[in-house]
Amino acid sequence: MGNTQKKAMITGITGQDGGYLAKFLLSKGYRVIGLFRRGATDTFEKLKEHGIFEQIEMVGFELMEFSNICRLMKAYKPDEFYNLAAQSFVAASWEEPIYTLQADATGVANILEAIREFSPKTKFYQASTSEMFGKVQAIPQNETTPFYPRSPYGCAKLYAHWLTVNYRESFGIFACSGILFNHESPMRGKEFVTRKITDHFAKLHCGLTNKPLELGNLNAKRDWGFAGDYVEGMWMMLQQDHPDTYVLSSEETHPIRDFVTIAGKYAGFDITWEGEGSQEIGVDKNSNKVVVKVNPKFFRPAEVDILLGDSSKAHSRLNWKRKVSYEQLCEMMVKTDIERYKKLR
Ligand code: G4F
Repeated sequence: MGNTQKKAMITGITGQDGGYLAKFLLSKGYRVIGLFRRGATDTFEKLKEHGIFEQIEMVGFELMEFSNICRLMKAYKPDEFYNLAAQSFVAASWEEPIYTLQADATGVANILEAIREFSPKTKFYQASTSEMFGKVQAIPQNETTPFYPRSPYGCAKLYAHWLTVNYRESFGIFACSGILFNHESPMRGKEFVTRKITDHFAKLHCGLTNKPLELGNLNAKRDWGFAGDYVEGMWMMLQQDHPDTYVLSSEETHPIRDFVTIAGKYAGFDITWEGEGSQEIGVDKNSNKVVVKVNPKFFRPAEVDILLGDSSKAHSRLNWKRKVSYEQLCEMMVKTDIERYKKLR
């Protein structure tokens, strides 16, 4: 391959998407440089579980340190740069709005400036999010739907999205913004609702807990897809003739309660729902035990009630299609968590 081998740099390499993207790019013959925070509590476990840790060049870096990013950009001049690093947990963004702003907005300005100065041919992918639609102004949401963020996270991501568009228009940088709807997998962090659910049901299934699962708002609706499908879409955006903005979504929406019921089914529970609001409970019909209850501590100061994406642009221009269905995703997550706990026994 020699000099023709493409170089991709990925921030957020230790996260869910970082692992799937790195695996995908390695399978395409890329040299993958993974940027990780030296002081982070994150581990390399996901990359090891994917079996790719040894194949990635891991480089310590700090998104807040402009000089550091400049040096890396100068030294590597990557063909493609995927910015997946972020404070990505929406609920935490009300506790840490300033850190969220720095990581999710200022960090992107740092990268774009470094590209502009030292590697203007680098193609840039920004991980934008359906959280920017927030209090949705239309259903479904596509690339032309007006934004109305509902969290400090959504606000910071909105700045980063527009900066990406602006650097494309101002300086001709090949900068793409992928507005991705919720995407999940067995590698999802346990702070996010899907994995919190599948992990808890796996524990109940294996007899490792007898406590009910405590959740917040069960009525919120999300458009969930499989992260492995979505990282392919990120790459496809950077292979086009022109940079652009694309929505990637499953084009289905389901309430949290529905995901709980299906995950319960795959873990052997037959859940029926009783009560309303903070009094609502999920009862397993087989054992008559309460397996789910609502804890208002998980309610958010402002909620995104419904997300439903329209990905027709990605279908027609990128030829992107998700392969894993909602039910298959849920089953995959529950079964993987059960297997993990069985291995520990
Ligand atoms: O899984 P979540 O924490 O994901 P959220 O807030 O939709 O954000 C995710 O998707 C975005 C794309 O739209 C990304 F940008 C973002 O980085 C992240 O990946 O919560 C989903 C829903 C919310 O409505 C929340 O209120 O689940 C509801 N929920 C109910 N109980 C809960 C819980 N969420 C969490 N995390 N924990 C609960 O106990």
